[in-house]
Amino acid sequence: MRFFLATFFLLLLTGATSLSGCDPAEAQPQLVTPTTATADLDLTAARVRYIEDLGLLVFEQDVAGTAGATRPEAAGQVDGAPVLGYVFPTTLSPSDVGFRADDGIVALAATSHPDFDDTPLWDEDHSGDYADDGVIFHSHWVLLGPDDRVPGGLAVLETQRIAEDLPPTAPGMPMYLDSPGFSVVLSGNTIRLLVPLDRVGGRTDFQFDAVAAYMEVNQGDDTRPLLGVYEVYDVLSGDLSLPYTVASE
Ligand SMILES: [Ca+2]
Ligand SMILES: [Ca+2]
Repeated sequence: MRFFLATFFLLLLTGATSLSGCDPAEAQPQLVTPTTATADLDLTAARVRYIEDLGLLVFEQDVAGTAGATRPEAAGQVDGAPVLGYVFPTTLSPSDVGFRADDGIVALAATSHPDFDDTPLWDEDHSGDYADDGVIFHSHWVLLGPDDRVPGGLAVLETQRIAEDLPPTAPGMPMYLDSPGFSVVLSGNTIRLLVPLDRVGGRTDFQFDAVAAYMEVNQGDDTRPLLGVYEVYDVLSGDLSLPYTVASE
């Protein structure tokens, strides 16, 4: 696992570095256009607070601008759909969050994607329609792995064994993506995800990092992953060393 992590971070850093050093059109002739960077994607701090009285973990990221105020422009279809995310890569194990897998970086993410809804169990905007609120920042667990087919250097790991490898709250896409329904709270320059401790196997001993990234769905090009990272706006630690620990209060 340690070797896997080292390889993963090396590839991610290589991918992030290459973004500034190459022509995106040359690297991605498929005309991927990441959402323009804003201060809303510029990370300034991150915390995971363990509130013991409530048995609750609060995952927080602070930004220079307004948390969640930048959202992607709709593509008009799922293939090529933009996905903007505030991501917490962690040292949790896949089994801690309900995935059956031997490898992969467990990450908690808050994402916005106006072209599709992958929270069929949740009606985030209380419209009565459970399938119309993908644009509202909502929570996911994902498993990430290195992937040199996309400029960001990583992608959500894929599986065809949906029933066997994913928890019942997963939306049924053929990848390690769950929609656990954790509350996402946007408050000024802070985004918070409220995660009951029993949803991470009771663990508080993990480490984490914070990343803001642009991802995109790909269904038509078999040379790229289904959901890859195309731009890394910010990595809080600067080196993706996952240096941060949970603070009890
Ligand atoms: Ca929904
Ligand atoms: Ca709705």
